[in-house]
Amino acid sequence: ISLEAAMFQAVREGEFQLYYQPIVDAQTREIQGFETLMRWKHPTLGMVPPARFIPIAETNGLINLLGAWALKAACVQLKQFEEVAKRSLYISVNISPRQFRNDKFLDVLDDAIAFSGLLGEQLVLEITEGTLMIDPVHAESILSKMAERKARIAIDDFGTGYSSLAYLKRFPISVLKIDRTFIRDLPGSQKDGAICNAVLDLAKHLNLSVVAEGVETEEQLQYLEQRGCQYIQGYLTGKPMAANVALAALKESI
Ligand code: G
Ligand code: G
Ligand code: MN
Ligand code: NA
Repeated sequence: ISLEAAMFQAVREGEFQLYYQPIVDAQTREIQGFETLMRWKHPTLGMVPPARFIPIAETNGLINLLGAWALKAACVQLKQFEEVAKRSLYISVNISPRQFRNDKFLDVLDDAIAFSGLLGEQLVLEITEGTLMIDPVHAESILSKMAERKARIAIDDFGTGYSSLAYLKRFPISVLKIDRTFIRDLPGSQKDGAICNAVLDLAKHLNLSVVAEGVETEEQLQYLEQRGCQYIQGYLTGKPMAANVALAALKESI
């Protein structure tokens, strides 16, 4: 049986799960939101990493079904997180190129918001530069409709794709996520330091938020925080975790 066939079975059997990675305030370390990351626990293969199954789902179109499920489930989960935390949080969800271009995408988004009762502004949709560049005219129309719903757009893996900075002017973008390859060798690497500083400066002047991804050490956090990076995501402040583990972390923090 191929991995592809196993995936269709996995959807039927409910083998896909969502994990949640905290996105924290760099100064206070308080959890502000979570990025949703899909996991597949196959009964005999064990954990199949998303790097293996997402590309297959993107090719065969199953990503539309999986992505719709993930978006709705994540919005519903956020409500429970908020009840426990007793404050407002946000949820960040990865949207693949094919999902973003799907005719039904805005319906899926509206359904997730209406069903969960979240405010649009509590939802961040992560897309890559590549997703915007496939068809910028279409992207502009979808992004403006997302903005009408107050959902925010984050550029994932910022700085690693093929794109021009002009899109930051053209599209209603709210968040830049600095790719972890630029964080990994901080604070030692002068080049990575220069890139992070440039992104932070650019974001400040364009009035965008920045999330530094893949922060694994105290030194990296200090470096970024001192240079005005407001949000941190990485193993240092929380690995991707099952919902019940995230709930326990929120309970502990009140
Ligand atoms: O969860 P990591 O831990 O392994 O995820 C690897 C990659 O898989 C991420 O870079 C992300 O792009 C992709 N990924 C994870 N979860 C999702 C999801 O729910 N939707 C989409 N489209 N991609 C995801
Ligand atoms: O591409 P995207 O940014 O959506 O995916 C996030 C990926 O980064 C996931 O695979 C997640 O497990 C991984 N990740 C999150 N925090 C860290 C970290 O601190 N170090 C490393 N190496 N990977 C991380
Ligand atoms: Mn992401
Ligand atoms: Na990223």
